[in-house]
Amino acid sequence: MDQSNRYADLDLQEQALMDAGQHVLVAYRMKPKAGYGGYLETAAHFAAESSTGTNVTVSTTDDFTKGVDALVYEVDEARELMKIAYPVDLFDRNIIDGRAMLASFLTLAIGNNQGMGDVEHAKMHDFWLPPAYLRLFDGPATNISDLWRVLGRPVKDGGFIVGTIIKPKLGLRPQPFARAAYDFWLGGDFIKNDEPQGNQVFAPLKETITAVADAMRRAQDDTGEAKLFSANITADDYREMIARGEFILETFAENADHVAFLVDGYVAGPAAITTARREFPHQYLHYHRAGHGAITSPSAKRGYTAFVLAKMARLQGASGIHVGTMGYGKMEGEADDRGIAYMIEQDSADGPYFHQEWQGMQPTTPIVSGGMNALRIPGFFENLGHSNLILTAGGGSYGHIDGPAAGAKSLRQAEACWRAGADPVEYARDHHEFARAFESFSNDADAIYPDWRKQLNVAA
Ligand code: CAP
Ligand code: MG
Repeated sequence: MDQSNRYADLDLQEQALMDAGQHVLVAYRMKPKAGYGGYLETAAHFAAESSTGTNVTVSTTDDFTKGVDALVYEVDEARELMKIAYPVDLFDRNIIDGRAMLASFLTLAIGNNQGMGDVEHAKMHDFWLPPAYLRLFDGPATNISDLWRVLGRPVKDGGFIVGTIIKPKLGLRPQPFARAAYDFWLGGDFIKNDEPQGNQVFAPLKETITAVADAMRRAQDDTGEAKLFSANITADDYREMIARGEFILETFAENADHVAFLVDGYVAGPAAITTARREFPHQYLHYHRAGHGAITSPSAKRGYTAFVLAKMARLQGASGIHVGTMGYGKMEGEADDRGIAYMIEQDSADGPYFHQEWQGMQPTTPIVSGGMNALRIPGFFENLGHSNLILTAGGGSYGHIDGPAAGAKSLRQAEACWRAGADPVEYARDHHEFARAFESFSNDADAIYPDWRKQLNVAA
């Protein structure tokens, strides 16, 4: 059934829709399934199933219903591009405080429309929120400035936070875990749980957290520097998340403000992020996106992109979210993924299809992670253009031949090298831990700095 006469209006102008502020605009790359309708017909059916319609006309539809139809307002079949305007009134609001919820945006804009029989695939590449709807989202309660404050740094441009992830990913019992934390903190600033670490039977959370809190006290005493820990509180049951968070804060006690909470936001979903955001608004909310590759990978034709994920995370209130390594680490990504970082940290930014004004909503920190080590840092920051962020390098710290503290120092030296505009191999001559990173990660060194052995006088 061709519903384009109801669910499409190609005379609508995007700027006029933005000026009116009554619609959420969404850009999808969509391909109709062969043998079904034309491009506009399929797009209109997509809009119907994403708002007020279904695959047949129903007798209960009235004029008011038609007033909140989602409307296709732009199509470009050659680019497999369609843009849909969703009336803001379609989206669900909390009964407790009238605020918006991401679950409703997802269930409409990336809901049943992902499995329609006449659509080969459709993937969201960008979305735009009007001011009246944007301000109904929680947004971040804390941001990197709160971490810089704890570290005793300026709250603006407080600089590079050197971080790691306790490795191995799983298998350490409480004392070896805490020892790994203490050893890194002798050189680094920030440690996170790896995304699956929680309350495994071989590392009960209450024992591990108690030991880590003690390790933090000792590392702070021994270095004279403040240290940070991002503790995983992800769980299916929000009550479990709250119980974990409360225990962790109680155990870190005088260092409770040194604690961020890690939530695996993709696998646990929007409710888990909002639980942490609203139950613990004083704690930095660290959004780990494990699993996102299932739909965000460029090889995936459905779902939404990593850019969309990061933008949604800021709306929900993530203080920081992993943004990948923009082609410089081990995970999928490319240099222009820098746009993801700009969209979540700036107040006015361009996405692939829409410019977004954030109206003062707190920024979300880009968190860089995934196969990073000192050698990869100069190129990464040259691409991004700044280092006011958190980098977590697990292998890049615990894989350093002189241990994690040296790994941390090598990361800090590599960022300083970039900031100084120095040649990394030249800079390594006078910076021991950085030089030893070349030996620690010699495959990377060979690939990135082919003459390093001769220049640093290191035998093969
Ligand atoms: C990195 C990491 C991160 C991934 C997440 C891991 O460890 O801890 O979870 O980087 O990817 O488990 O692989 P290494 P992303 O530093 O040892 O590589 O940040 O892209 O979501
Ligand atoms: Mg990890």
